[in-house]
Amino acid sequence: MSTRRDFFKNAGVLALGAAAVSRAGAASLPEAVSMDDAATKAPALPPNGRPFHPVVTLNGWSLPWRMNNNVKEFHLVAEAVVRELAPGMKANLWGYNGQSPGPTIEVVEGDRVRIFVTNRLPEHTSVHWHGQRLPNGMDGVTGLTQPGIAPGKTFVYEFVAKRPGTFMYHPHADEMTQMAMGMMGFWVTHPKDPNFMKVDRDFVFLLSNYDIEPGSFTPKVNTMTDFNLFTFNSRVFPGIDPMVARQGERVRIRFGNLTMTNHPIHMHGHEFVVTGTDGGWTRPESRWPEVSVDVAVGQMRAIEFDATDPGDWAFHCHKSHHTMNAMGHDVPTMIGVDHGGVAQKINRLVPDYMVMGERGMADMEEMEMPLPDNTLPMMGGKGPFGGVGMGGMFTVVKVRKDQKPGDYRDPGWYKHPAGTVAYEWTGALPEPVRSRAAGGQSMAPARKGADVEMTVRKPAGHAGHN
Ligand SMILES: [Cu+2]
Repeated sequence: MSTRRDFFKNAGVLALGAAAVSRAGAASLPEAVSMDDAATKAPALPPNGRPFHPVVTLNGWSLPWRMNNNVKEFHLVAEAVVRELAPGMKANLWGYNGQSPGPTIEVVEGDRVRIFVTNRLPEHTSVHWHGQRLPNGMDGVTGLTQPGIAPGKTFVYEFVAKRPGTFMYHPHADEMTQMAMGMMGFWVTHPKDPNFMKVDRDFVFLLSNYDIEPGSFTPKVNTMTDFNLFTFNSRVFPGIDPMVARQGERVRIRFGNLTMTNHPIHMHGHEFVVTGTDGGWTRPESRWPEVSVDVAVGQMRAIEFDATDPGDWAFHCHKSHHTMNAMGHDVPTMIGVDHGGVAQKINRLVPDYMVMGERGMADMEEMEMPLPDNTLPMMGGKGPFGGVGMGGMFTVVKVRKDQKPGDYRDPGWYKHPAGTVAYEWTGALPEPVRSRAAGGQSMAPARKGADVEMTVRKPAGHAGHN
């Protein structure tokens, strides 16, 4: 059995630093610690209680606790927060302890856990501990298993963390509003044996979506399908930190979906297996290799892979509208339309009017376009080769040979070995040989006579993309 010292050896680990602001509550309550920024915090080793390998919350942090007679006590504060979605855009959300999502709660199988929940919202709330085995009265469903926690009140939840695995917490009170406003958090129950399913890095985040009109700060809470910001932990690319690993390490990434639609999460350059859901670890004989896994609404997935191949590997939702930020929506399709003359005429009436998308939307990556205050271009992020045409649910897994164990700092862009980057062909370009028969190998059309030229008109604009 490995010693406790081994376990703490890879300590690229920081205690909660200056960013953690103490807000001492009443003497009998555990301190309600609050976080004031959206940077990814390096994992903090448990100062007491059973040992475990901490997770890394993408653009987030884990909640400190205190031990009280062998009970692990946490204090969550439901409150209005300001969350930076990416540099250049902040949102008025609701969350916990200063951020949306709230802090990750990490406990160990068998721990007795007591969570104080203080409500500083203008309406009642509750906390449902999604996926947990617990006494029914601790399940957090307003009206069904408890009265709502009124504004200003504090409730206590207490149960034993029975099953190790991947969980989340969220209100079961006015869910449509409270989840649309960002109220959610991750929960990990580590196995009692720290070597069970041990990995070198363990990243966690939640998927959420918002409908925030360009220029405004507060999500529209009645939106059912037409969201314009798709986030990992209430962040959008290029505001989502990379997930960094050392070549050869075993990496786990866990995510849960609290949006209003499913998300096929896709990873480049490596195949992975789903080793867990919110229902528990999957049996080894049930696993098969994938490079995308769909996560339905209310589901969680834990994927694992060996980080064998160095590079900057894209990691994103495969729905193309979910890797796009607010300004890309409700723009009519203009491919092939020469509307220069029209633009001139409109410019006399609307000086800022600009033509979008004549040659596709890639121009938008680099466009110096006047945006309303507090919104993001539809895609952005500068990579080593130019604009990265992405937004929303997109980040990068950075695998490096020389990344130190336990070091989560961004190593910068990958330096490709000579001769391993796609390059421009500069030789002759002969005319490609094309079949003239529509349908290629299929039979020629029976119709005789002149070819008919087709004009295809695409519908202008779109709504309700999911
Ligand atoms: Cu998606």
